Amino acid sequence: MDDLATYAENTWCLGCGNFGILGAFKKAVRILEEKGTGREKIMISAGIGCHGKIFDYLKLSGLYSIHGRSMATIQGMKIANPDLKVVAFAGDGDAFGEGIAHMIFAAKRNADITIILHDNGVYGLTTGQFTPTSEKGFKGPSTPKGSIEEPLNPLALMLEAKATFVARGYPVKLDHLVDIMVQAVEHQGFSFVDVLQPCVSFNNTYKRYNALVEILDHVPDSYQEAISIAKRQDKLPLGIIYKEEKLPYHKALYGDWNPVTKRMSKEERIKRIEALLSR
Ligand SMILES: Cc1ncc(C[n+]2csc(CCOP(=O)(O)OP(=O)(O)O)c2C)c(N)n1
Ligand code: SF4
Ligand SMILES: [Mg+2]
Repeated sequence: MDDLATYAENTWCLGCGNFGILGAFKKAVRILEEKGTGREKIMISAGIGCHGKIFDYLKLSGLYSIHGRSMATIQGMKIANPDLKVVAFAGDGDAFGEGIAHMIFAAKRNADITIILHDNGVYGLTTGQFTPTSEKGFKGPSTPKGSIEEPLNPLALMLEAKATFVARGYPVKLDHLVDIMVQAVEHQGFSFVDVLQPCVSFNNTYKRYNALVEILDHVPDSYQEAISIAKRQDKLPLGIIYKEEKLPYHKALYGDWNPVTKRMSKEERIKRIEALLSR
């Protein structure tokens, strides 16, 4: 019996890369539990789209937060209860179309959150329109003659926005993806995992990815090396591309205080408000 499964019927297309992401995350949760982070400490969110259905298929607590807002939602969860590990499953349209400002500012402030990007280069649920990460020339209902725009590079963008953990995984390399997910959740600060997710119905990239992916043999030593790896065109490097230890946002904001366990009494709050008003 899979105790992370739910009653929801899975409606993803057969062969969709989302199955690998779901399987990898379940494995990651079990590893995190063995290492001492119980599943009751893991909160999730997801956007709208095929990727968002992962929320229905995972028996974990959380909040659905559509249209690129899951990055904002999990920041709120973390600030309200810093003991939690918070994870947002985002789509490429969701995160880099609708929610791009949330992505940039969450990285900039080093919010202690994890984003798992189901990067299929297409609006899957709405049947094949191009997204900010679609390749130039991508053909779909909204770009019948091929997209004339250059795609965004999510890795380079997140590095530029000051993310302290940037990685790329591929569901076909499942155990490798599991390891990245575990490290991303454990990282104290903003962690971003770009998952190359083939969409078999509208952007079937398996062949191209299988030919181009290459697992990195080390974590780059410098930011400059990370940037040049993120921008490689000849190969699609997989692994942790950048990792830096830096004070996360909630610690910079209120140190080791915990709003849940160190909650102020009503009397104390009134006393403080009265003191403020009498200044
Ligand atoms: C404001 C608004 N515009 C459009 C939609 C329709 N919509 C629902 S899901 C989706 C695509 C999401 O794409 P992506 O985030 O890449 O997820 P995927 O389906 O590819 O996993 C869109 C455009 C909507 N729900 N709201
Ligand atoms: S449309 Fe694409 S992304 Fe959506 S379930 Fe089918 S294969 Fe997966
Ligand atoms: Mg998509």
